[in-house]
Amino acid sequence: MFAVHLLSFYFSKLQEDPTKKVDRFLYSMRLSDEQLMDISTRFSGEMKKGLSVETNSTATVKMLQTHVRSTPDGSEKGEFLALDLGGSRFKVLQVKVREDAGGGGVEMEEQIFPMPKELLNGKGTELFDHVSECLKDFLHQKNISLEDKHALGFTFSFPCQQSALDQGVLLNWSKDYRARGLQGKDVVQALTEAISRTGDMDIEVLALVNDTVGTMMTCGFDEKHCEVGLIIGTGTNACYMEELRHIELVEGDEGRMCVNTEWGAFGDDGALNDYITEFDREIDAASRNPGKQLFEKLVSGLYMGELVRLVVLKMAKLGLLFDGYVSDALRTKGKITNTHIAAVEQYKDGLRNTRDILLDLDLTPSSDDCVAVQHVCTVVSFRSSNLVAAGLAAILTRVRQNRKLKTLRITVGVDGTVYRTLPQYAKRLHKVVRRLVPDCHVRFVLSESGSSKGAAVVTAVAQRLASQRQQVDKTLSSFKLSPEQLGLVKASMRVGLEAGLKSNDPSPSALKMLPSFVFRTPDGTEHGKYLALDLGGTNFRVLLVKIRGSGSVQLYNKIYPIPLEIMQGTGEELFDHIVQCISDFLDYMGMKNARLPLGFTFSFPCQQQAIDSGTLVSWTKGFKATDCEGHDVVDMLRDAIKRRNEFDLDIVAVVNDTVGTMMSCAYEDPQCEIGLIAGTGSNVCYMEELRNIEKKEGCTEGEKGKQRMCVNTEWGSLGEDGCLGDIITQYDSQVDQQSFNHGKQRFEKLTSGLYLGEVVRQVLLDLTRRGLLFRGHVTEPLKTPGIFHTKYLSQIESDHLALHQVRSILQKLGLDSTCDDSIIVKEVCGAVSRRAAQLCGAGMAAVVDKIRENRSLDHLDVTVGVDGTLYKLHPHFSRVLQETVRTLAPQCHVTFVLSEEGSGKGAALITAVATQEQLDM
Ligand code: 0WK
Ligand code: 0WK
Ligand code: BGC
Ligand code: BGC
Repeated sequence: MFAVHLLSFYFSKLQEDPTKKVDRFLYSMRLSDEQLMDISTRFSGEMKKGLSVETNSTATVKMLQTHVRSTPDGSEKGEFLALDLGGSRFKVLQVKVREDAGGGGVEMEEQIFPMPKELLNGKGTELFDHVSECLKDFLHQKNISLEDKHALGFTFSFPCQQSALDQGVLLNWSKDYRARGLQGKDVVQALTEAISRTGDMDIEVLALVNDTVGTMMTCGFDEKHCEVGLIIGTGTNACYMEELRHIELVEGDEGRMCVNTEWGAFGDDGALNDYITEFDREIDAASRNPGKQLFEKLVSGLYMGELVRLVVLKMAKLGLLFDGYVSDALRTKGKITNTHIAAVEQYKDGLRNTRDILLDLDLTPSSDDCVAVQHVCTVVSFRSSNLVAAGLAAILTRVRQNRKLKTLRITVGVDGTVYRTLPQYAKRLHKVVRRLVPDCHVRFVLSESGSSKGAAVVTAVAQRLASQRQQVDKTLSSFKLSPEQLGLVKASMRVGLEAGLKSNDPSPSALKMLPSFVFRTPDGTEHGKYLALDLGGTNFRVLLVKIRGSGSVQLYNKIYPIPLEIMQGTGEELFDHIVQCISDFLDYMGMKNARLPLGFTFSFPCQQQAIDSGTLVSWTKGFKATDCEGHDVVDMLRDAIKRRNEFDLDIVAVVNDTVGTMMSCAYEDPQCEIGLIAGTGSNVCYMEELRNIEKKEGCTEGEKGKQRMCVNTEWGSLGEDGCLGDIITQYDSQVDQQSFNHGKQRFEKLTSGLYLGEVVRQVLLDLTRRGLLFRGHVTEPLKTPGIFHTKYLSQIESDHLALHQVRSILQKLGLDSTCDDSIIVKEVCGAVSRRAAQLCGAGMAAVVDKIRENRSLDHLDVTVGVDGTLYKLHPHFSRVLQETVRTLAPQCHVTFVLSEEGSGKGAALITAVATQEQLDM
């Protein structure tokens, strides 16, 4: 008692400036910038805890996933119903969103319905029955048909753990809601059940959003920088767009997702104890959820009035106000509300309002009392705005750092009666935020129409994404091959292999099955120095190959470009260019006069009559030099060498790149009897039993006695008879239409590097034309054939590439994409490349099973030598191909060996074998 008297004596000395008296009394509520930065830093730590999978369960600030991955892009449209539950007013709305030509595209009908207090503390089912009946009532009053199916967005302003946009388990009630039986339950299900109990309505709840998220989306509809939502109302909370890779509880690391911080719980673990005043502790102790939502109790409207009352009550009891008189009204909980504070803080009428309010509380305030009480309100609301500023500063700094920006330009969408009605609140908040985070240019936008427009936009986005997803899935489903379909491809390939081995008038399904005149793989005795040419892949190479025997081979090679005009000029120009390159290489190697045997890898279908002669059947890939098809390519090379008359070479062998690749790998692995190219083109060769090869023209008697010969299948032509009809998509047909060998090489056009990029481009073009991508903008680049190189597929599908890197690849292609766009582009690439790998796997399964059956084996161990940029560079192609072979040819154990040195070495080995045999003859 003595202390009270001492204190009131001391303070009476200060009577002359009531605000000073209050400042001293509420010293601990007046926070300096250092203290605010300290609180901000603490909050950053709490956010990290909430985002981390390890600490989330114990974190107070839950950082809840919202499954809202993008802010509006203006293409949202449709009619939606919306419910807004949890703020000071329960609203039912109809929102019509029109394609936004310029910020005006939303019409809203809303109705506020009463929310009887007893329902807040009654049974959860009764609460939701009331909500659903109001919904039905609204439909009636607005003559909205009950028969029609309606999509609904549900703003539910309480912490919900969401595993999807249309699902959310209520973690705990806050503010003054306490309805029983809902905590731990899915509130979307509870609402849906209530709607069916009410009956006669066909409503699908497509989205559950927190009011902060609704507010961000509402403001984001007109302001694309709006990526933070803030509520300072009955309760308080904030959300923002976080990088998905930081939200450890969510799968995926690409793009962003809005996180509902639920910052109201900040401090529930004591993190703010050194800032909690006795009045805050009193508020908390008397609240319905002691120890919970501490930050909210320092900040939000539900508690601010009570805080002021407790302060004024204490000061009165200490004789600092009203000469120590305390009325019952002043002792009564809830007698001072937020609305009072708003009135007290009015510029002009603030003091008069204060007097009126205190008179209503049966007090007789002096003018100093009024000034003091007004200042108490100021200190309390100022602390609230300061604390919100500290929390916001932490969020804005995190967003800026996430994006590695020096300066962040961002907009905060705000709502809530405290922010709306307390005259100075907004200004104070803006000022302190800008002072705490000078490197963020922050704009605050007050939500014009509450959070429901946002909820409708989220529902519209959900609907758009859902229909987009559905349409994209449907489009990509045509690339999905069932095991049955793959089995059929394997069977078709087998038919093609068998038919192609038959003599010269094969059926239309026959593959060319071209004899290579290579009768064995290397046995290690090969030796000598050889020149080799490697034409037909991405690069043209001239090589010098020194085979020293017992596995050691030395290669020197030089890569030469083959300009498009040469690839598509005359045959003479092409072969003159080749000879020009050989001349340059011989110069470079200082061996102009050496007359070395040469092996010529020519990666096109050649009908060979011998190891050193082959007639070009047809050009493939990008080549179409004239006067070549039907001609012997060895003769054409010899003629070109003669034309140049500078050096002479002994062309000993012409081999297909598949054969060269097989030989290269067989030099290290004798089990290698198959060569696979998955590069610009696609093809396979393998060692076939000579007895099965009817086309033996050109084989010597000696050769006819051999057991096997390598056959170049030219599997690229599978499907020219239409056998792949049911897997060919419209996009494949477009690529084939645009190719110069229309109707030819159908299998190759589904599986090889020259075409996959084009197939992807055709799909992207179609999805864009249907408005499912790039917001429907069909840009010139997207219409440009060949712009989407297959290498982009390999890059885009790499697991290590974050989405923003995918976007930069698309940017380089002149395609301005959103996160969602890039995710879809990645999926399209994945679908096209996966199909290609599976088809090659199905083809390979046919080849290895044929070899196994050729040799009447139950089990075959065989190695495939592989080359080609698609197989080498694509992150998933080789794995998917191998998985498919394992599934479709279970009796074969197939090892895939990547050719390190390319087919040039193989060509040299074949030349060595041929040279040796010539010598042995
Ligand atoms: C209006 C929004 C609603 C939100 C409310 C918060 O439409 O979703 O819950 O603001 O402010 P309060 O009404 O609690 O002051
Ligand atoms: C490298 C080989 C060459 C083959 C090429 C295929 O040495 O013979 O043609 O691989 O892969 P691409 O370069 O077409 O991707
Ligand atoms: C709730 C939040 C809500 C906030 C503002 C808090 O009590 O936990 O979910 O966003 O109030 O309404
Ligand atoms: C050619 C084959 C070659 C394959 C891989 C195809 O276009 O017809 O001869 O093996 O491409 O380069």
